[in-house]
Amino acid sequence: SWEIIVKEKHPDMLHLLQFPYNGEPPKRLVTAEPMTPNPLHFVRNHGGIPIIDSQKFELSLDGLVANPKTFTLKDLQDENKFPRIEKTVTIQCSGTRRVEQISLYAGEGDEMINAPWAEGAIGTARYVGVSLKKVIKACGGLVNGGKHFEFYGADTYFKKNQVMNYVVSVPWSKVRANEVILAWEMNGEPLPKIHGYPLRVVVMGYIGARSVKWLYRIKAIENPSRAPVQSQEYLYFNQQVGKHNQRMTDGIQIQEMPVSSAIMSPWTKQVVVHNGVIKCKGWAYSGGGRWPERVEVSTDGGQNWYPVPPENMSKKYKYAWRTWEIDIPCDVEGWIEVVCRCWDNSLNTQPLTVRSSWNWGLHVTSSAHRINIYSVN
Ligand code: MTE
Ligand code: MO
Repeated sequence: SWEIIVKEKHPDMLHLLQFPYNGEPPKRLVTAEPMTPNPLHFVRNHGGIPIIDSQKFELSLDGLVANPKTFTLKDLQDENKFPRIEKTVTIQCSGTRRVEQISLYAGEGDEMINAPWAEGAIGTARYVGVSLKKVIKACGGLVNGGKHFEFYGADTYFKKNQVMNYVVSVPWSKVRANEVILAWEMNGEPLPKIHGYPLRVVVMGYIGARSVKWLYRIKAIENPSRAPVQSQEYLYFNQQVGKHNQRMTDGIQIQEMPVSSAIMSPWTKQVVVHNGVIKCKGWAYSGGGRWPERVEVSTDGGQNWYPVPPENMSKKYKYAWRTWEIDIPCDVEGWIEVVCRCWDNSLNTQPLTVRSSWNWGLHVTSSAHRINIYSVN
């Protein structure tokens, strides 16, 4: 699979883990463009990269639907059967910016096996596919209390000495809202192998974990999936729950990411030589179909905030991030703390410190992003 990585990913990708492969773009390239080029899109894998022959490929749909069926890629792409949809969607891993939680404290447990993501475990692309809702309709709709959909990925991974497929589920409400697409195209190209070729799920507004790659089966079920990725991973524990007393029921299932943002330029510990104006760039994103409405940057640790001019924010899409850029006046010579935060269209904003929302799963680092730079004016 290393050949696939070399062929499909940018040579400057940071390889956080070689197997299963996890990689993110270097800081200077994360927000180089508002639409992430495929070779720079982060990769999160739990297992290997399955090689699937698209000619022989079949997606099966079974469980609590009236008429279980299988579909070839051609069936799904037939516009007489299913209207083609195209959407700009941000996929964000719930572990984005995990390094900031690790720097406070991380144990030797499972958390460390997960990738130590910085700000690059997020990417935005234009996906083409069909709405899962239409495919369910083609199967005669749901029956007998079907309320959730289990997605099966063809990759396998080990957990507690067992080999299993990657399996998660999403509720019908998400499907009914046409927020779940089965996609075969990413930024005008067939899905790269490493991103799920030939077919993946894209769940708009949910964490990346629900967007199953190498999809081969969808099962309509009554309750959320009991598969380990759904029931044991991606849980948000409260601060009183430690490594040794955690119960799965103490966790909130992480679905929609809260509003967050990050400064991608300059970066921490950088010496910034300027003429009274510091240029900052970054991204902002909010889950659940909310979008970044305003980004603010502070050069005094979060006492005073400069709003990013709206014309310096990339185009607004319901399910995508916005990249931004701002020139901030600064006459300080020496170390300063630069902070950014975002307000989404529901006026949610970010916690001010990492510590205030630290959790054992090291998930959802959504606090205001802080960097220290040496300003030379
Ligand atoms: N799908 C399969 N089959 N196997 C996986 O390991 N990882 C999930 C999701 N879909 C995963 C998967 C996680 S945790 C994330 S964040 C996204 O894929 C990342 O998508 P990307 O690798 O295309 O960026
Ligand atoms: Mo993830």
